[in-house]
This record gives sequence, structure tokens and C-alpha cells, in this order.
Amino acid sequence: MRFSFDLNATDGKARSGIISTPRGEIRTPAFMPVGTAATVKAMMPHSVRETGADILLGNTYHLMLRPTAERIDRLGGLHKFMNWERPILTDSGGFQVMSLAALRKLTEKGVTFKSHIDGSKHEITPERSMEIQRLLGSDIVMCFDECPALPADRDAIAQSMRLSMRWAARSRDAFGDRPGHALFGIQQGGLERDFRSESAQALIDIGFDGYALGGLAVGEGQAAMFDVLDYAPDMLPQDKPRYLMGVGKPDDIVGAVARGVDMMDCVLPSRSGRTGQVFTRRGVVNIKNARHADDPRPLDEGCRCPACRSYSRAYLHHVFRSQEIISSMLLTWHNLTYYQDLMAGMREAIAQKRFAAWQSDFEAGRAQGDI
Ligand code: PRF
Ligand code: ZN
Repeated sequence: MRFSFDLNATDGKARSGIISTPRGEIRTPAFMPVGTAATVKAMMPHSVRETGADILLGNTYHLMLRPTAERIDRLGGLHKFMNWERPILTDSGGFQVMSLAALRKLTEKGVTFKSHIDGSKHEITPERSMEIQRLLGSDIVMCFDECPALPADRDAIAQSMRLSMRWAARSRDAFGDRPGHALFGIQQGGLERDFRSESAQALIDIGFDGYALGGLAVGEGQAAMFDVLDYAPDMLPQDKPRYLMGVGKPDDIVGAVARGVDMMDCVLPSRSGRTGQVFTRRGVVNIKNARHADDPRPLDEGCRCPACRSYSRAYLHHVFRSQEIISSMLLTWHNLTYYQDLMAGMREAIAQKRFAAWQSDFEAGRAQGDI
């Protein structure tokens, strides 16, 4: 069975479809929970599935350092290792090297760095990144790229983007032909329309199974990101999935889907679950706040998750304040459920051609605030 993408419905620029892989279907628009270290923190895999996730994201950078890709391969691959048999997308490592590692050195060949865990020295090249992602058994492999920190001058953005495009060609060559597995290119070019266009054309000439929008959500702000998303997805093929990397807050996700994005990932719902930040239809609630201490009501009346079905705000406030492990479990479960229900709501609205009305309701709910 091969990797394929079928668009089922469009409404304005918003799209809804199915990515088919040998490990299962991915309903789009899709949100991918982040499982950096072979776990979605505080969640059992079957619980992640119950929230509605079809696919998880894993990280080349973290897994190559610990426990190593070779060890995971010997143990039967990442799916078996972490007990998640559905699709996994892996990021290629460069972005995490730039944000986490020490003594980074970038050359035409690749990047060398020291591990943030034990200071040991490592190298990732496009060829090595493809090898690691193959050893992990990743279903959707990402090209090795460089994501420049913004703001940067136009010249630096162009140089970096062109390096990423040469690496994209090397990634394609090293990946080879692997039926059932997909390789995604990554568009770069900062906030510069001409460089975004040059990058898209370079990727299309190489040819990929899907196309990511990289280099966004790196500090430019939502308005600047939406300005790029107003044109950049249109530069990519209509018939292939489009993945916006590392996004975002619920309103970023809704705005991205409205502009033609099909896939996203972000640590926000899981990380916020551990810091007491809760996403609801009425905006963000901080469970740490003293106003919840005597509140017998659920977090979100309309939510189907166990935190909302079986516990009060007062209990969730108490276990958070007491630093009990169940606090991270319940709040992460809630946040991931909220994100997946958001995606399901958008998929349904797109299929029924009422996405604009759905988006107005989404914004109205948030305008009301938590009560
Ligand atoms: N490239 C890669 N991974 C990423 C990004 C990128 O540009 C981003 C940018 N938001 C997040 N993760 N390879
Ligand atoms: Zn809930």
C-alpha cells in the first residue's frame, strides 16, 4: 500500500481530506501531538488515541542522542518501542539542534553540535537525518533544513533558504524509493514573498509527497505569520498535504486552516497541561488561580474528556497546587481533547461548507471569556 492524499472537501481556502498510509488514515486538517522522547508526556498511547489523534510527531534530534536510532531499530522500531502502531511523522533534527544544542557549527555538509544532555559531539547531514528517520521507522520523514531565527536580513534569509533547498535535493536522493513511506519538503524564505516562491519552486522541481511551511512561528507574531499564510500555501501543489510546522495556539490553528493548511504540530497542549494552562471554548484558563479553589463545576461543561467528566475545577486546582502527577495527566488529556475536537469541528464544517460560520462561532466563544 502506498502513501496517498485525497481531498474530500474545500470551503474557501480551507481543505478537508484523508492521508492514507499502511499504518492507518490521517484525517485532515490534522493536529499531531508531540511525542519528542518516544512518549506524549503524561499520556498513555491508547489515551492519546482516545483524544482523537491519528498521528504523532517524533524528533530525530532527541532520539538520536537518547536512546539512539540504532538501539530503537534493534528493538523493532519506534512504533513498537513506544507502543503506538499508528502513523508517526519525524522532524529532521536541524531545527532542534539550533534551539537546544551547544557549539553548533553549520557548513554546506551539515551541522555539528554538542548534545544538550551530556556534551558529546555529533553531526547531522541530510544523509544522516534520512538514515536516522529510516532506522526509527518513521512514516512521514521530513527533509533536513535550516530555519533561520527572525528577524534576519534578506541576504541571510536567501542564503539560508538556498542551503535548505540544496539539502532538500540531497534528502530526496538519500531517502530513495520507499513505498508506503513519505518524504516532505520544507519551504523556507522567512517573511519574503519572492524567497517563499523561489523555495516552493525548488521543492516542486525536486518532487515530494507533501510540503511543509517552515520558518514560521519563530517570533514574528500572528499577524506577520498570517500575512505569509495568505499567499505561501497557494505556491504549493493543491493535491499534496501542506504542513505548518510548530503551530500553535488554537486561534493560530484556525487561522492556518482557513488559509489552506492541512497539518500542524505543537507542544502547547501537552506542555500547557503540565503548567496549569487549560484551553477551553471560552479561551485560556489558569487552573492555579485561587478562584477555582471552591468551584464544583467542571473545567468545560461541553468537554468529553475524563478531567471534565469526572472532576471539579476545585479538584484540578488542588492537585495542580499539590504537584500531584494526576494533574499533568488530566490537564494534558483535556488539552489534547480540546485540540482534537477543534480539528474535528473544522473538518465537519468544511465538509458541510459552513467553515466561515464555524469560525465566527469559535471567535464568539472566546470573546465571551471564562465564566
Ligand atoms: N523546520 C523544521 N522543523 C521545524 C521548523 C522548521 O522550520 C519549525 C518552525 N516553526 C518548527 N519545527 N525542520
Ligand atoms: Zn476536558
